[in-house]
Amino acid sequence: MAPITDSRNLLRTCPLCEAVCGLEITLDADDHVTSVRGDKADPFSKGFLCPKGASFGTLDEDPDRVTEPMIRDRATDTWRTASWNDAFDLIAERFPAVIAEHGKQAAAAYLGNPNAHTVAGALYVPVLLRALSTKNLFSASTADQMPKQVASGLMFGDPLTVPVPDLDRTDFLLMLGANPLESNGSLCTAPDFPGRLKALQRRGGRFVVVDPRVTRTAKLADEHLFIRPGSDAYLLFGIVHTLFAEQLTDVRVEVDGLDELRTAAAAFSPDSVALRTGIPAATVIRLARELAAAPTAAVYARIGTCTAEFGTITQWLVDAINALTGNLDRPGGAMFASAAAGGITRSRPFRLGRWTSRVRELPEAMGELPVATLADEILTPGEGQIRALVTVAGNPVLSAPSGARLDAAFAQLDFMVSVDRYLNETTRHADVILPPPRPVQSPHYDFALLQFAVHNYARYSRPLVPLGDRPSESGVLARLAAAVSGMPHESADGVDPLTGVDELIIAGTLQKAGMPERRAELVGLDTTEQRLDLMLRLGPYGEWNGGTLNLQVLLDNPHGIDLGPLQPRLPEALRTASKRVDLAPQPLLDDVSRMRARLADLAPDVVLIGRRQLRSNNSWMHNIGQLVSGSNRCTLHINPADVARLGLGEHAVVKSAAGTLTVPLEPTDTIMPGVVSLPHGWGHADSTQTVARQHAGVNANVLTDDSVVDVPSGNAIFNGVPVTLNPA
Ligand SMILES: Nc1nc2c(c(=O)[nH]1)N[C@H]1C(S)=C(S)[C@@H](COP(=O)(O)OP(=O)(O)OC[C@H]3O[C@@H](n4cnc5c(=O)[nH]c(N)nc54)[C@H](O)[C@@H]3O)O[C@H]1N2
Ligand SMILES: Nc1nc2c(c(=O)[nH]1)N[C@H]1C(S)=C(S)[C@@H](COP(=O)(O)OP(=O)(O)OC[C@H]3O[C@@H](n4cnc5c(=O)[nH]c(N)nc54)[C@H](O)[C@@H]3O)O[C@H]1N2
Ligand code: SF4
Ligand SMILES: [Mo]
Repeated sequence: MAPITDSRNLLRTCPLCEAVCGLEITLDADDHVTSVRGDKADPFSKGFLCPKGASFGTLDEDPDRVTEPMIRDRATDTWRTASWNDAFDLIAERFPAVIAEHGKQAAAAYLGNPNAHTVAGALYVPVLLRALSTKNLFSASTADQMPKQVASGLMFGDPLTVPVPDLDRTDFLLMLGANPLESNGSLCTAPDFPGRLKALQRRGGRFVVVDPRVTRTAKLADEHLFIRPGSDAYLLFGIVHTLFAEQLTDVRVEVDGLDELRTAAAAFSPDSVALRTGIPAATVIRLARELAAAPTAAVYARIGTCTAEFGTITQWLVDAINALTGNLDRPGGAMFASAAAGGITRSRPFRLGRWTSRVRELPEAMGELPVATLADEILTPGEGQIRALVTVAGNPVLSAPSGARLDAAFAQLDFMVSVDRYLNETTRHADVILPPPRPVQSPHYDFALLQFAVHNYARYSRPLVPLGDRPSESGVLARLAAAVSGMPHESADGVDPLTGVDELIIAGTLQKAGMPERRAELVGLDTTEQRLDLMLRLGPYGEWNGGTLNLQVLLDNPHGIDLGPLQPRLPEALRTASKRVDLAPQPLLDDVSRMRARLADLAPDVVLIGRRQLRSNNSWMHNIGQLVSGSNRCTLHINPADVARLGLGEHAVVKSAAGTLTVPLEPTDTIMPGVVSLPHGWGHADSTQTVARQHAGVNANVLTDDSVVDVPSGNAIFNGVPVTLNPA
């Protein structure tokens, strides 16, 4: 690399949320980030930047981050820095010993959200998991979107074949449990989501928001409807019921299960769901008619509806309605992206529950077990009890249900390794912390998120700053995979574990594609880039697949490439055995009886939900002064009528089946009576992160209860948690 003499502007994708905005970053002569702007020449994000992206430079070199491997002395609970070799030597000594004594299932992994944003997470976490070969795999997915993936897996045959609303062309959007003006969108990669919603309105379209709170998104919307937490499945069944009853269905794709769906919806007339949802029957009927009448329409539901009771049924009905109204797979409706790299790789239909968890017998989904049972698996003695844990980019003490119980469980492990930027509420239990490099030292390609983009697009960023003598995060994971399985974790015969594993994967992929002789054609600075080149060449736009795309094309277009609007992809994208969309998957029909039984249940007096905040990112961006400045944001939103009714003052003691918290109240009319909202990811009172500790807040997941889950997917339930409130 040429010597660096002056400040320079470089391009990189923002790794901080699903919007994948292009950034233009200025580095000074010493490689420090001095400014961050939105990349105006990015064809997808067009210069959009939010406060989190603007803080990228501060995050990049946060003085409180972990920069070298750290080893904890258990006797004194103190940390020392260590060399990479010493850290991996310790892991290689201790981890395989636990497995040798207690068997493979004694090992577990927890994968956190940022893995969806890193090359290391996409390409090298699978290598680590193969090395561990344990069924005890957990991730943030079962605290997030697993219901959507299970529903998609059952309906379309592949859990990664998830339709997204065609935001830029739709005429009518019904949005449930999402607040993209704060979150910037999820399972719907859409940079400048707010701008896209305004454009929808400018072209004469409408959008309706269903949420127990009047959010910023709801304020922008043409209509907002309050809904009782956890009842979206009832609302959607009311809509399905109406579509059939009024003969408004117009199915345009090949489907199975139409009659079964009609029968299942029969019990949920608009009148019968009104009490449960708080939405009048006339409104349910009007929504159904509007969805059917709109030239194009899309239903989109996100985290508020996934992390709730009947989450999977809700996600199923979202796409059932998209299909019933003729909007599935058509422009302006709900469509499937066509990602340039890493698309569908499955040949057989998705299956759910191929095995179950040891203690509670909860079903596996996508090879994972529910994070809601991680504490059970650590705390319950017996064969297969978890004794050694690897976490990669996760903070489940703050992000998983019954967080306090998980905190106690982690303290009992025989050995724990965390790959993470910070010493935090979770990684403080580790024996070894292995840090990733600065974000500017990592390459970026969105293998996962571009599968869910509202417009086909690709962009690759090379590391902006060289690594020096430390490993990349990909290298860390490859060495860790070797160390936990007792293989040499240093270069053997001049080949490091990373290159070794990449060469195997490249050779295997070329073999499968019937072109083993083409290895030498792959370009790239290292084998990681060559793997990307290979995926691009074999992908839907790829040079080896009738197109033109390869890594060189992305390198020549550093602002990203516009690959065009979404195109209809059915039936090609289906992996169901019948090659038709299954509108009535049996495992979901089985869960409907539980819904019917609960139809007339009265809601608990007060229920808890969450909320996201624009200047926050789950649990881990609270050490950035510019994001946490101002008044305390970890407050309990509560309707003033409830404050008066319950005789509350400035604080309240909130009690659930799982735990108790004392929280400051923020009375506001924006939340419906009987519902209170506390954001998650806070609770840094004991943190060594200096800024985060001053804005500690409380851990909302002390209140959420790991003993209840969405039944089909095993997903955690964060919304609709029954609580009682008393004056503090
Ligand atoms: N009550 C409630 N709980 C929730 C939710 C809710 O709405 N309500 N939302 C849920 C959702 S949607 C999610 S996704 C989960 C998130 O759950 P987690 O993924 O467990 O939590 P995060 O706070 O995202 O933690 C990310 C961790 O990754 C580290 N990190 C950041 N960047 C990198 C990197 O490049 N490499 C590595 N190795 N580490 C990195 C951070 O330091 C941090 O420790 O929380 C869930 N929990
Ligand atoms: N700034 C910022 N951006 C983020 C994150 C962040 O922490 N901060 N986290 C990222 C992650 S990991 C994810 S998964 C996405 C999530 O992105 P979104 O899905 O947009 O998440 P939220 O902003 O939490 O919006 C969820 C909404 O659901 C509502 N809600 C709660 N319960 C119910 C219910 O039962 N029914 C209905 N209809 N609504 C309900 C809540 O009031 C809230 O307004 O955001 C991502 N982007
Ligand atoms: S919206 Fe998301 S991707 Fe865009 S700048 Fe903000 S954090 Fe980064
Ligand atoms: Mo998430």
